[in-house]
Amino acid sequence: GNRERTYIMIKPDGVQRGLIGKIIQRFEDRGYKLIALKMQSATTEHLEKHYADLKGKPFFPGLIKYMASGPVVAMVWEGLDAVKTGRVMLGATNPLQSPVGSIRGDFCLAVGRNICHGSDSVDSAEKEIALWFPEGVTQYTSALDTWVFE
Ligand code: YYY
Ligand code: MG
Repeated sequence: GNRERTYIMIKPDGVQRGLIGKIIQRFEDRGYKLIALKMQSATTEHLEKHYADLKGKPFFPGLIKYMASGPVVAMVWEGLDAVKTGRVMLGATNPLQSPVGSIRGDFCLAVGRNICHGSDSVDSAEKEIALWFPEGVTQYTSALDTWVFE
């Protein structure tokens, strides 16, 4: 595996449903390192940039409205294969197709209320991290590093 960074976001429904702690816990438990974290109510313009690839889809206006309906928790997690493994931990886009044991497979039902976001490639992770954390991310050595990484 490669040491990567991924952008993970708890959506407004995840925040409202009290799932922030549980979602963070899963990434900590797996061995990923949290290097940036903030809670923010995103503007429509900002969300349209985040989801620029989906502009034109029938669900796009509803998606932006939902994402702007309350604060989100923006995070950057670092570790081996963080992008791909982050997606596995999230589950499929449609919660009904998400395996039990994944975040979406355990905590939600509807595609338009799927509680979390995760970057789909290293390239989009870099773009999303730059968009949500223009101020940059933290840099520190985790005390667990030598026990999590070879
Ligand atoms: O990356 P991921 O979140 O799993 O799916 P995307 O295809 O990037 O779509 C982003 C977001 O849009 C998805 O999490 C829910 C919403 N959405 C929807 O409401 N209806 C669809 N048919 C597809 C996606
Ligand atoms: Mg996506």
